[in-house]
Amino acid sequence: MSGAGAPTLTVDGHGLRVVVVAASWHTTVMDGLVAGARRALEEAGVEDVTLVRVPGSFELPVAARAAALSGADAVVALGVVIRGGTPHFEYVCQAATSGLTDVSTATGVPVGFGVLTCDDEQQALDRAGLPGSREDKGAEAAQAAVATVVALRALAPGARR
Ligand code: DLZ
Repeated sequence: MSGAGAPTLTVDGHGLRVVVVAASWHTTVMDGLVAGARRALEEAGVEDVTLVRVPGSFELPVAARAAALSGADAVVALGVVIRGGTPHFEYVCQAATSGLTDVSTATGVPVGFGVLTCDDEQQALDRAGLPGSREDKGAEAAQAAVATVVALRALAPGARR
């Protein structure tokens, strides 16, 4: 999968409460993802941002669920999983992906998916929104979460169609 075809989202997040849940493995890449998400949320006008750190990407779903149930309008989930020599990679990726999907569909709170699943650290650095990176997946996940909140408003009871 490449970043080609990604939309340019113009999002208005004024008045929203957003929780960023972030894993802690691969510090440099994670710092880039968190900074990118914060930047995008600020650009969108989101003033209420809470950052919650968890140990690894496996722990993201339970934190995202708690954030959603706490009344957040949107959650941004950030992590980096790098392939090693064991099946652990698949298990952690699968748990994070399906777990975060379940949280968003079960709670109705949009979860931006900013979990990088990479073959090596260089691939992750290229997507981390750091100086020299080609992509900024933390920012993209934050924009997607806010844009989905706005999109879902059209479906709220009493919304004008
Ligand atoms: C155990 C593990 C490994 C091998 N690799 C990563 C990784 O690349 N990225 C990541 O976010 N977490 C990793 N973890 C930790 C698991 O996500 C989890 O925190 C532990 O299995 C403890 O539940």
